[in-house]
Amino acid sequence: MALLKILQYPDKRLHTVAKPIATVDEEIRRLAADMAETMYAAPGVGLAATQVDRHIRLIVIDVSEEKNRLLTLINPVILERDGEIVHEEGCLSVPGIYENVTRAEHIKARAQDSVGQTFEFEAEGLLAICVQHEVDHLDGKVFVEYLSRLKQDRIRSKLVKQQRETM
Ligand code: K1U
Ligand code: ZN
Repeated sequence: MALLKILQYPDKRLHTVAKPIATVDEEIRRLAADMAETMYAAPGVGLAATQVDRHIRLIVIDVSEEKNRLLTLINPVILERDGEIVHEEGCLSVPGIYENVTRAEHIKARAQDSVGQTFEFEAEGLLAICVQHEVDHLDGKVFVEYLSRLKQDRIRSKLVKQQRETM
């Protein structure tokens, strides 16, 4: 397995719309395993392929305390959204920034698993938030885009400065 480099905002590649995965094969399973290792090491509770510069519809999530409930979602689609929840979000591509975002409290979604089997599931709370955050990544959207233009500009300047200093 390998640790992958995570793209950092405002990298333009984070705005790429990911393509569907036609066949779930060994290459996809290897990428999913590398993404999981990268997510656990960060540490984070989710990671989208977009964030590691692979523009295919693959996400990994583990919101469990024990870090033993890995979800690999291939071609995830959110079918239903209900209610509203405000939660402070972070993002491994926007290090050090935490802001409140309003999302659906409850979702119903469909995806394929790591052997290509289609399944449906319902989620609420942090799992629902995380699925929405990661599916946004696949659609080229970063959570800061829910914030005001002023906040987005401040975050952009701060991260550009940080990245210049660490070069
Ligand atoms: O997509 C990402 O960048 C991962 C992101 C997912 C996420 C977190 C919170 C709300 C919505 C989506 C993160 O994992 S940020 C890091 C984080 O939340 C965390 C880190 C260590 C322990 C627990 C949480
Ligand atoms: Zn993110």
